[in-house]
Amino acid sequence: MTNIRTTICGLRLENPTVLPAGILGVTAASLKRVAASGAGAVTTKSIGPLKREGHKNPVVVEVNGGLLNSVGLPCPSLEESIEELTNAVKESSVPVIASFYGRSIDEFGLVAERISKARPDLIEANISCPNIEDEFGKPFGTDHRFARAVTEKVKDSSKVPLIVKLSPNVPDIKVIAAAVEEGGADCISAINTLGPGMCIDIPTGRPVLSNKVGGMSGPAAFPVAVRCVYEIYDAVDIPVIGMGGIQSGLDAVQMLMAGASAVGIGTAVWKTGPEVFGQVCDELARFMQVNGYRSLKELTGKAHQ
Ligand code: RRO
Repeated sequence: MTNIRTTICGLRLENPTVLPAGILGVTAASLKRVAASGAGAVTTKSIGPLKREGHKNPVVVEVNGGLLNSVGLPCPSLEESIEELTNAVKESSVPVIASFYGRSIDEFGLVAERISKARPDLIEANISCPNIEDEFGKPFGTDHRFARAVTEKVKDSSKVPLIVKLSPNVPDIKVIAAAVEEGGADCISAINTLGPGMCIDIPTGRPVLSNKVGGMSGPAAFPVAVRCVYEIYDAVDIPVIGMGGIQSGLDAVQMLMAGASAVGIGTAVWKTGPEVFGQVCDELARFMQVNGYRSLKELTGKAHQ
């Protein structure tokens, strides 16, 4: 049988598909359901320092090529999020990644320290949400100095292996990737959503999203995600979880060839349901069998040869 196992930061995944942050990740019950449906690992919705409402509806709109969202980082209180995370870690059949954010460098450290006590397998610093801003009005992940400083702070605050999630909305993603690697990141996930973009409701003549603009995900983002992962693979030695518009096993193959060691599947879960994980794995395994690949290692980074 074809082996589609992978290893990220010493953690073995039975298959390379990962539920990314932001989809079905608020409760332990939904994470458990996704785990049971075939994902290799699951990620929580980004956990923040304080209870937060997020933006008013509508927060998601379907557009040609995918979705625009500006959910606005809603989350329960830190205590409630930690309780759900603790249950998810206990009950999930696959590794659990705790995504989190802060509104300052110190808050990133504080939240990392608190959530690490729930013993997630990995933590993921979301420095790339397009819908909240640092004190200078930009996501932390758009400036290499902030990206490195946040990474260093989190590494000082937690012993759990750290993924840093990068934004595609930067002039040179290689510079940010190198900065977080220098700051001590153990892994990079890429990409967060593109944009921002806007969709206008013609009858009213107004933007559909209450926040007017939002991040673009789905198939239209896929070639950008592949290019970003390709560049990151060249820039760093740590593993990459590639995500952005993957819908099929062959999309996963492209992402692995670009340099990913695992692949996130988000918008396709919204569209197809959690069974997409099994479908992607079956197609990936078939591709490998037909084309004589014995392990994912033979695919990762192949486009660089
Ligand atoms: O909640 C959001 O609006 C959101 C987040 Br945290 C993120 O990282 N990426 C995104 O597109 N939306």
